[in-house]
Amino acid sequence: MTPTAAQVKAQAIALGFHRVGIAAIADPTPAEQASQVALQQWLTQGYQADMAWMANPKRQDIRQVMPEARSLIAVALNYYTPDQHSADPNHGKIARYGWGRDYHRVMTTKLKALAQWLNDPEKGIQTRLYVDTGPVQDKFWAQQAGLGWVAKNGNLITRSHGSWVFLGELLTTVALATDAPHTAHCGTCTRCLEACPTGAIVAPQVVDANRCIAYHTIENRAEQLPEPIADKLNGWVAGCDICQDVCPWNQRFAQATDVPDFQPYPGNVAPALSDLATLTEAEWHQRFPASALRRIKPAMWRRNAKAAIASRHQSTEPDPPEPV
Ligand code: B12
Ligand code: SF4
Ligand code: SF4
Repeated sequence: MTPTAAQVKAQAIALGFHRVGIAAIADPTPAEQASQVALQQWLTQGYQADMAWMANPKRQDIRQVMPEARSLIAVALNYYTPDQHSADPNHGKIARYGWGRDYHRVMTTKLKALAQWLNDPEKGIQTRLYVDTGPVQDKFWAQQAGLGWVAKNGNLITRSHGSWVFLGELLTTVALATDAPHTAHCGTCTRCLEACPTGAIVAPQVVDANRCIAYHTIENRAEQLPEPIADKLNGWVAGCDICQDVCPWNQRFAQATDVPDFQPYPGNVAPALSDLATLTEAEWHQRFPASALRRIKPAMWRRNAKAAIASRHQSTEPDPPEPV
């Protein structure tokens, strides 16, 4: 017998995923069409900055990713730990997504196990898995599969764990019973838009990477950070959690993860800025094994830390006295 949706979900939960839902891959719905338009507008505005891979046409049509797919199984894995960023200006801030083991590896291992359980060549059952590893709109599909909603801060929020979840999906040839898309629950709140220090959330749900600290600290390979970003780092050297930290859903519903792999590596919660500003290749290998932070090369760490140190002095130094 081909597995039912309930069996697939039970297996995903047994493998340790915290949320699972299913969306149909059929003729494009009005929601999918609106999302294609939203992505195209985002690209037209240049909000992808140097992330040219975001323009891959497959990203706008999931059927081109796997033409035989009939369903998309969306999963979410909670990565929140109760550790807190340091307020000491000598310490840098690393975003929570990067504290522990690389989420691509952790999620891929679990998704492979789910795929192996579901695959059945005799019945012609095939799968393809993604964890931000291909041209698939993770957040849009997670919302279609009922996991949560794409919130004004540009992250998918779940009712159970807030937005501290990684997303992934398994595309399959099996036509499974689907879940209803999740409704949005930001209401009239605008806390994240107001809290973003660089004005990167240019409209609800729309993040301009050119203005985002997360983009510049992780993706921007230039020798220097643009001045308007460098001046506003406030200690962030790898990603940025400000628009999630201020979110009432995260403040109320964050739960400590049960995934041991997401426990922070030593030194990742409160790294000394002076250490990062002189980080060598050897130290980089030692500090960030199997880490998503390896995307940030040693020279980028040094650049980010130096900029954080410079902006710290700028913002904490008192004004010079008035001439008498
Ligand atoms: C590009 C990218 C970035 C860019 C751009 C961020 C962004 N919000 O677009 C940068 C480098 C800045 C970034 C930063 C971060 N990222 Co990132 N990123 C991605 C990536 C690869 C694609 C996102 C994307 O498609 N953006 C383009 C816009 C147009 O698409 P969208 O935001 O999904 O919006 C869709 C819908 O909401 C809808 N839509 C949007 N606007 C509108 C408007 C209207 C009117 C309508 C009808 C529809 C609509 O259509 C859109 C297209 O499908 C995904 C992985 C993936 N493959 O999906 C991870 C992903 C979004 N990132 C992730 C994370 C963890 C982060 C950070 C939190 C890391 C950090 N702490 O520093 C930050 C958060 C910054 C933020 N506020 O969004 C996680 C988010 C998990 C979650 N719970 O949502 C993802 C899903 C990776 C994963 N698999 O777990 N990221
Ligand atoms: S991650 Fe930071 S810089 Fe980027 S949108 Fe959120 S608050 Fe703004
Ligand atoms: S801070 Fe408010 S507006 Fe922003 S994502 Fe959270 S609930 Fe939505």
